[in-house]
Amino acid sequence: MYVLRSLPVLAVLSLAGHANVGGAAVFPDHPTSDYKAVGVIGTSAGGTFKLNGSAVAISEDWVIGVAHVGGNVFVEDGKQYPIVQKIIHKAFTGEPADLAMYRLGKPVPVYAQILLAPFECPSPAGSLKGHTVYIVGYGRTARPRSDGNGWEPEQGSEGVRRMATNTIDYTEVDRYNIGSADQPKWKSSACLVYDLDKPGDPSFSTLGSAITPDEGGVGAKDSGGGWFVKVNGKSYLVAISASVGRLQGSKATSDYGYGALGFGVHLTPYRGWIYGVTKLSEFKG
Ligand SMILES: [Ca+2]
Repeated sequence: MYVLRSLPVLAVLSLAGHANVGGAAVFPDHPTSDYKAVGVIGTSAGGTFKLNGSAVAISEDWVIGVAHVGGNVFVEDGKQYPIVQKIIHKAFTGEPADLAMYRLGKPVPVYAQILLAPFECPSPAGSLKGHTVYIVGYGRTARPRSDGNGWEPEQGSEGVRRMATNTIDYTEVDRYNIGSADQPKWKSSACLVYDLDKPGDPSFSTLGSAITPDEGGVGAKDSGGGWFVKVNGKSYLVAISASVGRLQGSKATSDYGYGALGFGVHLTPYRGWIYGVTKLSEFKG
């Protein structure tokens, strides 16, 4: 697994076009009426609305997303809630994570509960490794590529809440530039990672060949959507969609190709910041 140390460089390449836009892309195209806590971060001005990315309500008043998306409204299940404050993650040492908290001007009815769990621990039951992850976001989906080796984004398909599944294969510190070449703005986030497996062909599997029935992921413009795992039938938020990338030597020919990777900022390492900002109790979500 040493080869994974090259991930940050690859993530920089894939992230270059995704810096300040967002707009969650979840594929395959499976709309969901569940996961209402996952909403849109957008800009509402002069009667127009622009979808900038996704985020997840974690209490009546607080929403968590990524630092590289912004806006003045959170939209939950079609209804707008004003954002009155955005707090970007700050690191005591080193680079901050790609996380932001948004405080809402009026309460949302539905919010998710965070599961604080390590990627790996002595008791497999308490570990996220190998769990099926339910990835939810708004925005563009993707269709199977004509060469059969992955996915191709569909223009204009954003605005629908969709869910894909995958397997949490790995954990890694993903470092990337969300600024520009002239004015770099680096983020280093402790991430959970999945790979895009090709049905029936494990030679494309980069991290593990366990494939889910609706296997899919997020695209290069995904930002702020939620990663959930189920424990005793209940869904818990464990990570926030942040970036995509490819490993040198993998068979992936694009960031949506089979063998490509997706990264979600793991919330457990940032528990102190999340609960320090929100003053929420760790166990009430
Ligand atoms: Ca996979």
